[in-house]
Amino acid sequence: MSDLFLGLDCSTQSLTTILINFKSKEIVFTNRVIYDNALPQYNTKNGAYFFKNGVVHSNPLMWVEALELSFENLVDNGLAIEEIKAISGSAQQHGTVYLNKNFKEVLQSLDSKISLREQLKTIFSRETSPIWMDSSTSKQCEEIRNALGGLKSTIRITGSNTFERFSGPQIRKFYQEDPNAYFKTSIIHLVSSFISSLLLAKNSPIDHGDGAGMNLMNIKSKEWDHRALEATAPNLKEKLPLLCKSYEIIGNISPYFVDRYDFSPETLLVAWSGDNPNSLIGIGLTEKGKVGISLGTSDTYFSYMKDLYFDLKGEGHVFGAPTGDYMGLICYKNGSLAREKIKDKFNITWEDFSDILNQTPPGNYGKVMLPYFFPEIVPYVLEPKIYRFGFDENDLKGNVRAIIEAQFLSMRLHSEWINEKPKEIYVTGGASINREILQVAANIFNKKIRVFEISDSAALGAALRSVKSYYDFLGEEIKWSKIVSRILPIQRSEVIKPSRNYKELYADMLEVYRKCEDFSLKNGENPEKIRKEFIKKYFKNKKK
Ligand code: ADP
Ligand code: XUL
Repeated sequence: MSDLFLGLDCSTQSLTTILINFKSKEIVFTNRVIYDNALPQYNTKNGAYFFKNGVVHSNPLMWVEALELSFENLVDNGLAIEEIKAISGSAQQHGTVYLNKNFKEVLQSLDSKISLREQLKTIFSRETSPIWMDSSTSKQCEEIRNALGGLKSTIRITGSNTFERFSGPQIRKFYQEDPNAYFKTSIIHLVSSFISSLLLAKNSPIDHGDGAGMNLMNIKSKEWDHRALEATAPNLKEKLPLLCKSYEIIGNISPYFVDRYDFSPETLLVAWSGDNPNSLIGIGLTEKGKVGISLGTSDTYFSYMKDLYFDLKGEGHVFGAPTGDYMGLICYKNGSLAREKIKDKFNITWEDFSDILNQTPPGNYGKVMLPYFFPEIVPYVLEPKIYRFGFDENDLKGNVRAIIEAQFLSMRLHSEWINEKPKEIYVTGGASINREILQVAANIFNKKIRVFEISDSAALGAALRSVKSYYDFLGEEIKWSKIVSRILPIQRSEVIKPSRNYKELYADMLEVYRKCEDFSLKNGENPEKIRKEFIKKYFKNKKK
């Protein structure tokens, strides 16, 4: 019986498609368009343009073309596109797309015989889009934070401190550096609402999940906050789409896609959201006490949140959850691309990388790395720099284990504000297929790590969200937990258990790591004494 729902995820490096049959509990089709490979004409590296001074952009036309390739793949694979009942989507968060006055008109007069890319060439008031990896807006962050009454007040209003990658500071920088182009901009979309606007053929709203990553939405009222708008740029409200609930049905798919790809005109569109809110659903974090880690281009640690609370130290974020509640999150820029820096430096494969993790001991003979290959969000580091304690850059095995231990020690340290004590942690994202990396995570957190067959949890989350809204719309409400467990049965997941032997070792190493961070970033005391004690306790007489 066909009961088809489509989820799309326009992420940093690729656009993923997942088609599910909800009644038969199947994932019918998955596909991934990797931008660097499939669309080399855009010259991106890992889906982005890395300019100087921390500026990182991407190309919105490339995302449009990736969307077209994804739909062509559905056609080429003979899938029953006309039977898809609803579609939702996910996108990398925070990135902004700047559109001129042509946008509305062009969308309304699309010709289904011509590609979208051809027809959308004239709609942008800014050719490239700043994305979440950009760290060039410290000045604007400070200005907005001051205007909102300082750190704590900014967090209480918007859910987060001002962050370089957040949309508000990025919009302010655009306004300051190119006011003409800013005033010629009719509407500013997030990546998520931009792509859903294409499917809808008119401006789509921004959902509360992704809207919370802008420093512009009031996290309590879930409306644009006039103080934040004023602190950011003039006339901003008229340049922003409306806000909506993440589970809102925003309309039907437009005639362009019906004619060109054979979608049914009745296909419902559910609001798109950010990749992290979508992953919350895609790994089933729909109730209190559940925590997830995503090891994608960014590494994130996140949790479903029933009642709103904040990280008043300012490192973490609160976003809207697709259920209508909240989620807490911390995000690392030094995720997969930092791991790749080590892998590529030594010219090894992921298999070699995993072998080294197996061959080296937890605690790494006291070798500690602070891995800021890129500017870091948590802790706040603007200038990339690698700190090494007790080893050097040529130590292959030392570096491989050190980066993985550093990433999870940092996560354990900086996620303390997320007030959930889970029995197990659910893991997703590209690197989650690496069981040796997950074993290190299990040992460091001293928790079971649960991993599902599908690592594309953002696209899957989008597909599941479209199921939920579709059946709610029909008046046949199904609980979130039931929706998730149909496609992601717990029986088909794998559990990686922590080894009890390393509980104390990693509790001690966490303190060494904390001291190394304090010393390097906050002029704290020298960590050598505590690091030597750690070596003496765990590695005395052991050969390196
Ligand atoms: P995003 O959705 O943010 O674009 P993904 O979740 O698709 O990213 O993850 C892509 C990353 O997965 C790649 O950059 C790569 O480093 C990582 N990856 C792929 N295979 C492995 C592996 N076997 N071990 C570790 N990391 C891997
Ligand atoms: C979250 C963040 C990243 C992006 C890209 O705040 O910046 O996780 O969403 O995945």
